Amino acid sequence: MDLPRLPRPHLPKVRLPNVRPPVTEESFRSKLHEPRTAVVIGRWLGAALLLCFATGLTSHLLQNPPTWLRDHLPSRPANGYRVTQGLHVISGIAAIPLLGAKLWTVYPKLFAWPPVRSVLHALERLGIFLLVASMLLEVFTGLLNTLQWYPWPFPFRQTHFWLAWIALGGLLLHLSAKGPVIAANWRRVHPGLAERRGFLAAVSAAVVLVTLTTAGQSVPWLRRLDLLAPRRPDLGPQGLPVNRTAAQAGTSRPPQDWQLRVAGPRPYELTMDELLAMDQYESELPIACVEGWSASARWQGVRIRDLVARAGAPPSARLRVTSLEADGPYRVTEMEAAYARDPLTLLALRVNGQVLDVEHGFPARVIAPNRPGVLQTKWVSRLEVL
Ligand SMILES: Nc1nc2c(c(=O)[nH]1)N[C@H]1C(S)=C(S)[C@@H](COP(=O)(O)O)O[C@H]1N2
Ligand SMILES: [Mo]
Repeated sequence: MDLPRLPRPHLPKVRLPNVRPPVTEESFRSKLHEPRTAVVIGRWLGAALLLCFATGLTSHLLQNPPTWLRDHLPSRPANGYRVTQGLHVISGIAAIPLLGAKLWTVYPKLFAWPPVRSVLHALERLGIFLLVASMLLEVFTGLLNTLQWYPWPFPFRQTHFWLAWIALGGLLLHLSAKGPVIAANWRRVHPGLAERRGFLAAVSAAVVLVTLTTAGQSVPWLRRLDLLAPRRPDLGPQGLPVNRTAAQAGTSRPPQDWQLRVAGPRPYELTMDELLAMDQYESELPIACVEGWSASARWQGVRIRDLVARAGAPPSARLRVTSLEADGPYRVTEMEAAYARDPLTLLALRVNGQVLDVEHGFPARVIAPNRPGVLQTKWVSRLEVL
């Protein structure tokens, strides 16, 4: 049965101008702008980024633990932070060539025409923009931080931390949006592309090269290859690097009449001679700087737990440590109970058998296991039981 013909409504004709841009996705001819290449590099990049995220989060939590976590931070393994922070910087640096290769593989998509096909497509593109922007900023600010160069007006640590969450969110969205493409290209499709093999080999070589020439700043047996990292962990006074110098901190000449003041239920003061008359201990512990270098040394001095007990405080006590430094973000730091009672944690007076160099915190410094370098306070003047 035929439906009755309705008269056509009279609609004005809209003619879209024919504005196809001169460059579109199809203008890029390389065979490598294809999903399998993107998936293989994406897997490596994803692994590096997840490792970088997890170790970065660890560093953040150890550096300023939220109240609920404060009493659960472990002081062991003694070189835990050295390993996690070393991996953080290694995976971050490895991510740079991987990110470059990944972006090169997919960048023709920037020129897709029409630029937006639907609301969902617009959201997906916005998500990719956030992901790419936050990733690029993360590796850029992170790399510059390893050089101690802060050419921006915002605080590094908080920005680096929050951008990481944006990047993680963007990554999860991206993985779910691309789930079907990823699944379809997870396994090798036959026949393999010769160009792809060459490209992947070149990218792997770049990753291996930047890793081998920078990882030596934290991995002792790669030290001799440490050509591109900002630090050699064995160069500096007493064979250890220095981040904040005594001149910067204004502590080049500590007072002649220096005394350690300890505040607590039974407050007291000790001269250097009195400190040296106490039981002396030796701990072999690394300084592991958040900027990625680390170096181990043999530290000698008195145990913090003995100083705490002498003040009449229980082993569950937390401490506030104050430096002679006039100002600076690490003049005053707090030490959680797990570190304060750990038998390896020292108020160090000597390093590798010599009196501490003023660059390493003379007259006395904190050294504790599994702790970020920024909290290993130098030029200590006061301990306060909290
Ligand atoms: N008082 C004070 N102590 C400090 C710092 C500081 O800025 N002020 N910097 C810390 C940082 S960032 C590191 S990595 C270590 C480095 O110790 P070193 O200079 O003995 O190698 O000291 C820490 N102790
Ligand atoms: Mo540091």
